[in-house]
Amino acid sequence: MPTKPWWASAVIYQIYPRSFADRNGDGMGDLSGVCENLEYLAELGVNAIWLSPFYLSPQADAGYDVADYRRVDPLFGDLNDFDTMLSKAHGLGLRVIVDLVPNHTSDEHAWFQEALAHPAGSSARDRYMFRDGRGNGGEEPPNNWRSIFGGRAWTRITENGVPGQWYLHLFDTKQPDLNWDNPEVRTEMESVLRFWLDRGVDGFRVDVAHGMVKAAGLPDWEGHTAMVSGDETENPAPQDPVHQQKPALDPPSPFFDQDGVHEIYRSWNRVLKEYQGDRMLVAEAWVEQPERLAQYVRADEMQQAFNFDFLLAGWDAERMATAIEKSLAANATVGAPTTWVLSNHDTVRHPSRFGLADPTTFPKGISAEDEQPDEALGLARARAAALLMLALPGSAYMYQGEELGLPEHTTLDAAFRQDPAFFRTNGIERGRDGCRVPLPWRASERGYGFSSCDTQDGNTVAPWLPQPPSFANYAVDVEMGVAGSTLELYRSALHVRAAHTLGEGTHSWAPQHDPRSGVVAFNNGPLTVIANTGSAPLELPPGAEIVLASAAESASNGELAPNSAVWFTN
Ligand code: TEU
Repeated sequence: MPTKPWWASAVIYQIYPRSFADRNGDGMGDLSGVCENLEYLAELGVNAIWLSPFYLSPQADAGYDVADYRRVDPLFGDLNDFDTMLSKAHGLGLRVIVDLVPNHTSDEHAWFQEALAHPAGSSARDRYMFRDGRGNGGEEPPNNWRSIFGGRAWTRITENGVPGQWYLHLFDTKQPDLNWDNPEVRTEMESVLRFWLDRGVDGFRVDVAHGMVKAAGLPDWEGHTAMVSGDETENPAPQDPVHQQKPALDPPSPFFDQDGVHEIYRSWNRVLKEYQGDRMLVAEAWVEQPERLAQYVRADEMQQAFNFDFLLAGWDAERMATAIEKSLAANATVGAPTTWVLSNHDTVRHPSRFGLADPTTFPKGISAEDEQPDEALGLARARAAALLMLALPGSAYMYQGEELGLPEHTTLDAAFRQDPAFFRTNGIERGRDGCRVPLPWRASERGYGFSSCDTQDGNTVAPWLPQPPSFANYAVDVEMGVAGSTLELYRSALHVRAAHTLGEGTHSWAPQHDPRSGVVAFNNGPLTVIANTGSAPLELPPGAEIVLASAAESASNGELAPNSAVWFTN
């Protein structure tokens, strides 16, 4: 029996609702599709699911632009479908986490519409970040901030037929940033928390958790000046301060990781404590320094933060070893469990990243014009990385399809792409659509069984994004019950992990650990884990009893092949 709260060691499976499973045949996943496949997830052995946004939204950023935090978008069903899904999940022993998007709303949210209808200086405007422009006629934006999706972070509105104030949007123009200095904003978001807690959700994944508070006076940021080139009015090359500058932003960003943000989480922590049953918050905060990130998970704030340091390490023993060591150390100082994540709906799927000539690169999307990954090599490495991740103490996050070894769709035609980042950078940033392609369930069906034919006429429309032909090899029904498949590797790993309570275990480097030679090796409980990222086979200790190997032939003759990993006891 676990002695710590469930989330301290949970394996949490991310569902991207529009691409998980489609029950009503409209080509878009839905909550009934989630509900129908909960047994699949329970049998896989995950402990919880996290659902990306399914709230009412114009879908300008695939639902991360929320128009009503208390309603389900008709694309996905209704509140009734949500409640049915939730109670079935709980019945199967699965916890349910929902996404909360507090940094910005949709421009179609009632509040923003009200703000547009009221004059500068009104209380309706004060819920957002409206400012007068610079220059004589206010024709220059209030400061030099750039949107994470490319282009300016400010858009000017038209008032009574003439150009008026500007509003801030760190993301798309259709995602105006809220003003977290406004008490009404704080009260409203706590009420949204309660709305979902009352329905029974077990926690929230907090979107852009490091972004809500901005530096007083909204100062220009020199960090941009260095990176921005070309005409300010055009969409310049993508600016991503978070991923481009490591480990610390210099000068620090005035819109990310401000100290004031922690007060918000202290009050949310108090809200959660009013409820029974270890409810939790997990921060999506792209904060590079593990010590800064650890601040989000102090005892009176959030329970977890995604450990992107591990994700960003790529397939590189030294970087993985450093990320593991630093993350464990940083979290130990605050007493919080460490989390591990390899992929999500914002990143190129890791089997594809690991198949690039430099498997530590971190493209934000891949197109047909770009270098194409070696699919087999990337998959071999991804399977080995899964064995590393699932043996580490703490909590692990999986992204839907990861258990199938699903690759990125790297040749997706521009005509199908929907990610706002793609458009705001004129396609320079390839966009995140390639990792959001609908899952293949049944290889022989149209759309690989993504949509169920339960519509009246038995017809379904094509999935909202086309799937590459290779998805036929990764379908659930192709891998299910097949020894050696990625699905069965994950299932075995999750069961061994549970049997030995590895999530609650202790990490210590094993004698074989030698990252400079490409070897990552550690002990946890009775298991030793070794991953070989090098190019030569590695000798396993005599008497090693193989528990699980990432490739059937990888641990034969007492040797561990390159690009593979094993769990063993001796
Ligand atoms: O992402 C926040 C964020 O910082 C991302 O832009 C990230 O840096 C990038 O996608 C990595 O390639 C969250 C959501 O996960 C993302 O889907 C949303 O678009 C974004 O917030 C805005 O809500």
